Amino acid sequence: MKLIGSIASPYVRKVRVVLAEKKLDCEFVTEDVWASQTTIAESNPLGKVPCLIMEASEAMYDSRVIVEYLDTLSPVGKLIPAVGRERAEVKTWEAMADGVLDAAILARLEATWAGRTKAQRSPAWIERQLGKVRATVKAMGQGLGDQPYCVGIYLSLADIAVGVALGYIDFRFPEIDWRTDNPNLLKLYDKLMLRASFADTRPV
Ligand code: GSF
Repeated sequence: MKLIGSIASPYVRKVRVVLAEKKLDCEFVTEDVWASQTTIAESNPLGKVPCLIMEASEAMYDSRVIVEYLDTLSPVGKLIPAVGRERAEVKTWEAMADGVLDAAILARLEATWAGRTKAQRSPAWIERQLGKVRATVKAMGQGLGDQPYCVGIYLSLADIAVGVALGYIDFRFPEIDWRTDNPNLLKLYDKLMLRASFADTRPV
């Protein structure tokens, strides 16, 4: 298997953390999807990473599909419950965390994408997206409460997705202080960052 992605992409990081937690071997091929000479569309018509290339060269995307597939490849460290309410809970946490990323990235592109002029950038749009980021982080803190992990008492994809989302906020929006009002999220985050899977995939 080959994973196409970039070190800065949080969706790619989610996949890389899952690969490490599942102890799965996978070649990592870096690709700058914003560069004019990118060939990502040959693998993913959406022109996005992560994209997983499997043995017979079929491509798989997006990150949610990839992590779900990876979790089936090995019984080591099951990250997504097979059925039922707990499964839906884990997937809802992932949807919240990915939604934070989607909103944060929309805000960042609105502010920085080179294809837009200064006059075309909308501060109201940026604020709308950052409002979603703040509201969802607050909901995550409330949802976590005083539990050791987001769902149940073991690490799951829910924690990985949340750790990646908070890490992305720190990376691209260091001015957003999510720590002060969410000491429980901070405790979870600090615990996750001690894991090799997170420590080895820090965005730069
Ligand atoms: C999002 C992938 C994505 O937007 C997933 O895999 O979960 N829902 C998808 N990837 C970005 C890189 S990043 O911002 O992490 C990407 O490839 N963007 C290129 C583009 O043209 O939008």
